[in-house]
Amino acid sequence: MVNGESTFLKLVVSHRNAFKAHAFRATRGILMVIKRALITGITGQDGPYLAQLLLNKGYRVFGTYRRVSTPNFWRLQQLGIVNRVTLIPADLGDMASLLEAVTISNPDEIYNLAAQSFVGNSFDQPLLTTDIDASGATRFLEIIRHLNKKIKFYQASTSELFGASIENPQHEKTDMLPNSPYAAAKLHSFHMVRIYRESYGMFACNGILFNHESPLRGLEFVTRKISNSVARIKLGLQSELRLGNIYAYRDWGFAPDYVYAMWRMMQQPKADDFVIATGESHSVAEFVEEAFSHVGLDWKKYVVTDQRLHRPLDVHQLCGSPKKATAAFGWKPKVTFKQLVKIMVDADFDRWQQYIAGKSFPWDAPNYSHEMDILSRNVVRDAQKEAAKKPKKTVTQKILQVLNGNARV
Ligand code: NAP
Ligand code: G4F
Repeated sequence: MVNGESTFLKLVVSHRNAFKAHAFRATRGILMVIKRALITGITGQDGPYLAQLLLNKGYRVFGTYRRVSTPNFWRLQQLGIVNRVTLIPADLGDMASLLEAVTISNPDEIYNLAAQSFVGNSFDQPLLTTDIDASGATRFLEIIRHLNKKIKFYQASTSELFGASIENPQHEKTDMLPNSPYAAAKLHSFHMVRIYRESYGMFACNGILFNHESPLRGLEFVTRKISNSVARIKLGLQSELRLGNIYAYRDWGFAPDYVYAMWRMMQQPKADDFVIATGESHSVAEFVEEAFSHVGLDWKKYVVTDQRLHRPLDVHQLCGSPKKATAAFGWKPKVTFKQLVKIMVDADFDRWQQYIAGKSFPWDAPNYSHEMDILSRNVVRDAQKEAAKKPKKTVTQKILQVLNGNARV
């Protein structure tokens, strides 16, 4: 039992009474027609776009955030909605805080977007990833089961579930063969959602979303790393772009199109699982080429591939078929691959131009530490290999040497 889970049953009794009183008040008068949504992970890429969509539809929106020493609301600020959502502190590892969040928000719909979502990092932090990405969803499913089975639940499932599958394109019935601790944890949640739906008749659905990107994407993900670097190279702020496996293929769409699909799934008469994808797959190299050519540069002059940025195991190709979602609720992507690259590069170019002009505004990049300065498992692995070749140096000395070398990259 972790972080308050042992006291869950005691807490649930007191919260259920509070919840009933709260729900009763909330169903009287005008609040009856105002839908309430709780979004976990509201500080990430998808959370703010979904919050914006729901606010525009008249929802009262609650969002959970993690207490951190430095506030991280820049995306909500960029969309101009930070004061329109109600924020509740909660961590997916902390059952008691999730129970509080559900009780306080009294939602009709819960969108569980919070996750340790970076696949590369899941190899460095497999246990944390498992706790948050696998058990996190189950914590919510248990809360709903005990508190109010009418609450609808959306789980942010992923195309990474298909991992090593060779079927192309991938769809809801394709074999799921996860290739990372992240994907294995998400597979657990995927099945728990289905199990709770079938066992308890709960409205719980999985959105099996393929990669979706935007100017609000985190800088550690490859598309945003590319758009940010291309903008900086064009403006003379950076000289090269260091990448890992540029021959991986992904099905990239535009995040606002995808959050709309999440909402549509939750409005279906019956809960079900849906693939959301564009049906087109492009390599990282193609994304790079398109991004550089958009600003009139030849990518081959700037891109360096670096073994240290390769994952221990990667997913070679993802390409999804959204046919089921198109048939059920008419969903189709609106933004093409070329438009997506342009939107992202233009946004980063504008930001850096404003920065050069001395303007300050909410944005992540100026505070982002150079990823080659982060001592990750890959750097240690490289150092160990090197040290084995030259036994005179200790591994620690070698790590320091690699790090010092990296600092100059
Ligand atoms: P993201 O930008 O990485 O955002 C993740 C969010 O989860 C952030 O708000 C983060 O908070 C929060 N979080 C992380 N650990 C947490 C914890 N222990 N407790 C509470 N909150 C925590 O991810 P995204 O791109 O918006 O994706 C949303 C969801 O969809 C994720 O579950 C992801 O795995 C899934 N997904 C994404 C894609 C995609 O292409 N974007 C595709 C398929 C599925 P901080 O801001 O404090 O870090
Ligand atoms: O941008 P990525 O880190 O995204 P990845 O691993 O596909 O995961 C994202 O999409 C999933 C849906 O399929 C989500 F579930 C997940 O939460 C996340 O949003 O990497 C894309 C590809 C990989 O093959 C990676 O090896 O790009 C390759 N790559 C090559 N060089 C790189 C780099 N990835 C990153 N992050 N950084 C590089 O320098």
